[in-house]
Amino acid sequence: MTGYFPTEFAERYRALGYWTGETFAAFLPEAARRFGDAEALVGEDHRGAPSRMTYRELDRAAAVAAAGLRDNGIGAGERVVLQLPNTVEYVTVLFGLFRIGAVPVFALPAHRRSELVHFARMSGAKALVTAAEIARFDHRALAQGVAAEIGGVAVFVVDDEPFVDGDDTEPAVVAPESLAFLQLSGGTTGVPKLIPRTHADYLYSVRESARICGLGPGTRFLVVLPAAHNFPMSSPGILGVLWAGGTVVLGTDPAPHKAFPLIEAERVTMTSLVPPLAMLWLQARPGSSADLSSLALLQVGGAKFPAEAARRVEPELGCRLQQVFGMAEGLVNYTRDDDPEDLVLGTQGRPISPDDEVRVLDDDGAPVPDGEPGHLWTRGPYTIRGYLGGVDAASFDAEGYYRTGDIVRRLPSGHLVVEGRAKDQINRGGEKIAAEEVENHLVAHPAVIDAAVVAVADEFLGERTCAVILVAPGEVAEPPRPTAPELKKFVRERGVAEYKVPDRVELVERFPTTGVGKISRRELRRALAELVAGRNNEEKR
Ligand code: AMP
Ligand code: DBH
Repeated sequence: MTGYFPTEFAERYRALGYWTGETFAAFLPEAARRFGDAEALVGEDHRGAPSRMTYRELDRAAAVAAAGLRDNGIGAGERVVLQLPNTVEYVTVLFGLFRIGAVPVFALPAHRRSELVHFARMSGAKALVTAAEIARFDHRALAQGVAAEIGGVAVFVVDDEPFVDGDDTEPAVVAPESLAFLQLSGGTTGVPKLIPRTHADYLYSVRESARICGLGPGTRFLVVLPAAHNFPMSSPGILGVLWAGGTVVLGTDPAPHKAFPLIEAERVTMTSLVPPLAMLWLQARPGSSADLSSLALLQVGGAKFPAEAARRVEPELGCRLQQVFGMAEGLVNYTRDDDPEDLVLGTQGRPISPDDEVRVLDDDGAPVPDGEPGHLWTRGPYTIRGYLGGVDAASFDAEGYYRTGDIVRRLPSGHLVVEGRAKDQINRGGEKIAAEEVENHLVAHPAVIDAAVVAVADEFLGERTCAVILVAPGEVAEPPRPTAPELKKFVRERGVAEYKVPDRVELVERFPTTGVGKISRRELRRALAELVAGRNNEEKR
C-alpha cells in the first residue's frame, strides 16, 4: 500500500484504463478547451442575482477564485472546509480550490458548530469558505465561531468578494492518485467520518456515470439536492455534466412550485432527487401547469424508493426513472436505460464497473445464494480502503472489502435490491443519521441517564428518529425530568444539523435487559425500536 490503494490493485486499475492521468486541477481548463462557448452553469449568485456562464467564463471565474485563495495564503495540499448553498460560487470556489491543488472538505449547509469543528479538526483545515447567510441562518457567525474555537483557521465569506480580482494562476500539477478531496460519510459512529477520495478513482466513477446516464452537450441537469452531496456531485451530477459538456442548472429550492418553473424555463432534461422529494413532485404534478416536457430522466436515490412510487414516475411526470444506490465511500449502482421495466422499478440498479467486486454474506461471513438477503461488502476501482485517520477500521476486512452496512439481495443480473440495514444509522429520507452521534449529545444532559436513538417508520420520509431516554424512576426525580421540547432544544444548542435533532422523544424508567445482565447497544436499539413502534400503534388506535 503506497497510496490510497494497495499497489497491485492500483497497477491493475491503471492497466485497465480506469485510472488515468486526469486530475481535478486540470478538469475545468480542459473542459473549457473542449466546450468553450457552450453554456456550463446557470444559477444565482450569493446575492440572488441570476448568473449564466459558458465553459470559458466558468474556467475564468474559477481561476480568479484560485488567485484569491492563493493570495489569502491557501496552497497546494491544504484542506479547506467548503460550506456553500447551491449558488454559482459553490462551483467557482470548488474549481478554484482544485486549481491550486487545495483539498476541499465537503460540508453541507445544514451542518453546525459541532460538525464543522470536527471536520476542520479531523482534516487539519487551514480555512473555511462559507456565505454570510444560508437559508436565513448566520453562517458568517457560525464559521467565525468555529475558527475561534480551533484557532489558526481562516474564514472566507463569499459575500465579502475576496475572489473578484487577482492574477491568473496556472493549474497546479497534482498527482492523479493523490487525495482530491474529503467527502462525508452518513456515519455510524459517535463522530462523522471523512472519506478520502483520489482524483483517479473519483474521475473514473464520474466518467463512467456520465456514459451510463447518456450525458452529452445537450444535457441540462438541475441540481436541487445540496450540491456537495455525493449523489448530485458525482452520480453523474455536476462533475459528470461538466465532463460531458452539458449545462448545470442550480436550484436553491427543491419545492415543486420553484423547481417546476425552473425546469420549464431552462428546458431541464434531467435531475436527481431523494425519495420524499420525488413523492412530493408526484403529488404536486396534477396541480401545476408548468411544462415539464423537456425532462427526460429522473434519478432517485439516497434511500429506498418503493416500487409503488417508482411505477408512477413515467406516467405522471412523463420521464424515465433511474434508481441510484450509491455511497460517498464509493460503490454506485444504476438501473440502466435498456433494463426491463421490472428491474427499473423493483431494484436499486447494478454497479458502475465490471471490476466492482460485490459480496453478499450471511451473519457468519458465508456467501448467500443470489436472491437471498445478506450483508453487502464491496471492493473496487473507486471504493475507499479506509477512512481518514484510519478510524472505524472494522468497516473493512483483511482483503480490503468495505462493509456497507446495507442488507441487499443480488439478482442473477447483478442488480441489487436494498432490503434493509445492519448499521446503526437512520436514513431520514436520504439524510443519514448515526444513532451513536445523537446519543452522545443526549447523554450530555444532566437528567439523561442513557439514550438510544432508533428509527420509526414514516410514510413520507421512510424513517424518522425517536430518542428513547432513560430517566430516573419516580415523579419527583432530581434533577427534574426533561420534556421532549427541552431535549430537542438541548441537542440543537449543542450545534448539530437540524435533521439530526430527534423527531420524537420517549422517556422510559428502564431499558430492557437480559437475565444475564447488560445487552449490546445493537440489541438495545432493536428492542427499543420495537417498543416505540408498539407505542406508536397504540396512539393510532
Ligand atoms: P453515505 O454513506 O452517507 O454516502 O450513504 C450511503 C448509504 O445510503 C448507503 O449505504 C445506503 O444505506 C443508503 N442508500 C443510498 N442510496 C440508496 C437507495 N437507492 N436505496 C436504499 N438505500 C440507499
Ligand atoms: O446516499 C448516497 O450517499 C448516494 C446516493 C446515490 C450517493 O453517495 C451516490 C448516489 O453517489
